[in-house]
Amino acid sequence: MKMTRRSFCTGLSAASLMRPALAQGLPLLTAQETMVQLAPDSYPATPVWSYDGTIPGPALRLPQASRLERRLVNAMEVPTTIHWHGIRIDNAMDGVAGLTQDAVPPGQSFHYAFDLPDAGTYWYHAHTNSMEQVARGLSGALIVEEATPPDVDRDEVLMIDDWLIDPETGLFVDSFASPMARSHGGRIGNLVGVNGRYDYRLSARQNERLRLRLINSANAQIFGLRLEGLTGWTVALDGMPLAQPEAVTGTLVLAPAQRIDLIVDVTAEEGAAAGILFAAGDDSWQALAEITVTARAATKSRGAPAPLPPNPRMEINGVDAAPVLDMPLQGGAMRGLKNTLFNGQAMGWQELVQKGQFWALAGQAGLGEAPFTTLSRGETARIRMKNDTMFPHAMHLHGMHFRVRKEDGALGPLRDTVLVMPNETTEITFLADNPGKWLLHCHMLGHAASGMTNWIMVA
Ligand SMILES: [Cu+2]
Repeated sequence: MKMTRRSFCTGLSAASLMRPALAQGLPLLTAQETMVQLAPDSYPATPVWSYDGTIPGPALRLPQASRLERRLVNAMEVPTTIHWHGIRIDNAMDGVAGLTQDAVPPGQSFHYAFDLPDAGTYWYHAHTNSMEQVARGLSGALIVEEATPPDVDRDEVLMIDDWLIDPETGLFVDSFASPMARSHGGRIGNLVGVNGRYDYRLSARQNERLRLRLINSANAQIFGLRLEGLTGWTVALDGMPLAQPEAVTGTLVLAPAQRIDLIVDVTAEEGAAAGILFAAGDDSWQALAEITVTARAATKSRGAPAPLPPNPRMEINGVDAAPVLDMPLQGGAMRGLKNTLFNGQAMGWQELVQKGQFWALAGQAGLGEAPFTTLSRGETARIRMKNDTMFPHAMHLHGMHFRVRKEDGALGPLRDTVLVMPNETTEITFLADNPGKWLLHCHMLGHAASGMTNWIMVA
């Protein structure tokens, strides 16, 4: 058959469009609309925005010190980007639209490629209009595996989310930008689930040892969690291993974007109740993830686990000598703001409300032209966050992990997100060893979108 010029050209353009992905075998991650049954089967399915058509997106598992490469294909009708939460990453790969890259338009793609220096439990999520895109489902787990994993029988990821769904239609309640939610506690769902299931369950045998990687991917909900029929130890927070495992004795608090790695022994007998409970709004404890105990494993309970191997560069030196920068958390319902900078202009509360701004960090609503501070590479930083609002805030630093410094100078574990309660002052300290422009923002995503986002420069 004679090839016409037209068919030749068409073939060529299609082939060249496909070639980079095929030739390099570059895996794709496709942001797309799809239908998922989030509510119980007797309710309608929900149209969601997802990675690769699943809620949550595919769990990415890679070895420590390897390189993650994914081409984000935007098959949605809105621009998007991906933030790789908790990864000490190259700044250009951090995925913050308007700060580290341009948003990827519909039909376009973006090649994410970066090293994974730390083992642990991380996650990825949209960072363009995230208060809507994450609520609609754009998130997934990113697991970086230790060269020598802990001695457990199974390793399970539990991505905890809440969804605000109209039970009549199955649609997400279209109030993503609701001023009421944004100026108060944020968007809270009416259905809580794990790994896309409201009735998530596992089965296990008595005396089995499980690693449970808990990830809070909800927009604003702070989960109080309890273990039932399990004996557990916290072994890592926000991906970073604790120096010593800590026995779980009471309620675990998991704020938006935080992670807790647990090692648990199933102590319940066959048929007895076991799993994780969450504190529901009415003061009751409800099942978050049930574990069906099917039999007794051959082994007996094993006693406290060994710590996870440390990650590199976990030390922060020279903290006491470092200057303290004050970043008060301000605004919100019942407190308001005055004399706050937004888009370079000082504004009062009424004007800010009209512009959809309800919150500020150190007198600045939203991103300013200038960073909150510029740090020299290798400098030790201290930022003191006094919560002058009526609401808790889950403050997240991109690009570097920090430790909470207590008043007596003691340092807490490395984290990337810390919950600051009303009237509480939390000081964080970190080694500014990652150059670039890094967000410091509240991970209640409606708060972040209405003023509670600032940035720092490491030069
Ligand atoms: Cu907040």
